[in-house]
Amino acid sequence: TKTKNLYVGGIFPMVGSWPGGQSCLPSAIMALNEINLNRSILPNYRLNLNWFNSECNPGKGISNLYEMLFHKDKSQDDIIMLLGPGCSDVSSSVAEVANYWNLTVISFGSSSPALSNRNRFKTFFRTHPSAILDNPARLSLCKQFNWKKIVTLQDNKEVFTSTVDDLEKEAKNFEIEILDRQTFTNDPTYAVKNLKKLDARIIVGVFYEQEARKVFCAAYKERMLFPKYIWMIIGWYSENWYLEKDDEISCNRTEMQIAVYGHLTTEVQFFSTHVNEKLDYGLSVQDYNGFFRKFVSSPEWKNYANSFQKIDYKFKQSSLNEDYKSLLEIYDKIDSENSKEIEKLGGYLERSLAFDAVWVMAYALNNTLNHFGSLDYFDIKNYDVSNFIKESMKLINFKGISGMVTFNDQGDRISEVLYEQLQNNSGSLAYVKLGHHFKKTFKCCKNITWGSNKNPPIDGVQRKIRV
Ligand code: ABU
Repeated sequence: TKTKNLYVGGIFPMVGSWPGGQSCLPSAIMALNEINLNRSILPNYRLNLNWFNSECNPGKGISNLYEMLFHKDKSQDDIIMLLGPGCSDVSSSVAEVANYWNLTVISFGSSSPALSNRNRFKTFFRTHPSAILDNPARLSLCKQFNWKKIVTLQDNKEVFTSTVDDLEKEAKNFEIEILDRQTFTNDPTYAVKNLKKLDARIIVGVFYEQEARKVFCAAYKERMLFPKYIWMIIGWYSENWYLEKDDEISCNRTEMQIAVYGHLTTEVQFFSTHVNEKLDYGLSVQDYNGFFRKFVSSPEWKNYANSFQKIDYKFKQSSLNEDYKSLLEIYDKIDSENSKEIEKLGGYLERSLAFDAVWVMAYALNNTLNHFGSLDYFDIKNYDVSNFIKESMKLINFKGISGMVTFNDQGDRISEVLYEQLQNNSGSLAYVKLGHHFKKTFKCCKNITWGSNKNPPIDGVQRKIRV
């Protein structure tokens, strides 16, 4: 057994706009367990995760960081690295502060292009590829179907603004015109109406899943439906996201199904495609998936989930608050390792990124240990050690379950982008893979459908000029 303790901080969004912690936390804990049992990495040192729930809220994320830095248990050493925060806008706030503490942050769920700014985020790395990879993929698809005029609809958050800024730049290289950029905060009704007035037909939408339900409900009301209208949105929402009970929309299930039918998505590849290959830490993707299902359905995990209330200070405040109750209900519904409920956990797709992020930390710390000979009594003011950890991140190179894990100068990864379409499969809707985009390679879309039409729709009314 390993006798010495190393503490890493963790910030996970367990609820909120992207509740990715629901899957990413158990996945990270699985990786920690593996590492703590493995004597060839960090020999003698046990990694302990001191985690908090950010609720996907930047203010709460900063408060989490302060809690870790200043309110630690007196017997603990300082946190040596930070895992998370997941949600992009929380990462922006936390990583900007962490920078002043020279604390290396490795996030599993942050897609914002803004996070590649090395002047702002000197100590930030992520296993989640940046959303800029989606943009050439979206534009290649437009080119394929001769759509030269597109519009964008985005939630007014930095993660989405920076994505659309990049799309606008990239569109010039594809000779595609962005006719209009509509933004909204909370309610997209007027933004959707404006797009209708413009007669926009090809709409790239970037927003979280809760807002996506509002957007498609508004699109239903405006009859902005497939195949006349093409919606191209983010592909990492949870299973059946459009059917989730949501008091903020006034569309029923049938209306939502009509609204979302036919839309296209892009998403980065979250898993290595070689599912049976043993990876650098000895597991295959298939092994990992089996272990994940076993772990989240185990009594061990449920007992742990029951202790969340002691962990998070908001949860501590009331005897059983609503967020905490709904979180426990989510885990309680998982009654066996074959349960379909597992796929509904927030961050189910991104779980691989959390697992690999913990291995990244372990490899970087192991390299630092080899250099200094000891990591005992780590003190956050010891910049020699924290600088070495940061430098070690640049050497990371291993085959993980999410593919090759290595970072470029901006702390980012490069990955393939997948295309999918929500098709009608004998009466029920299901996402169907259409192809992929990687660097300059575009392979798509033999099995795309245009519904009642034979050909792709046009990108707008081609008005005749009268003379
Ligand atoms: N795939 C989850 C990304 C979440 C975020 O960037 O905020």
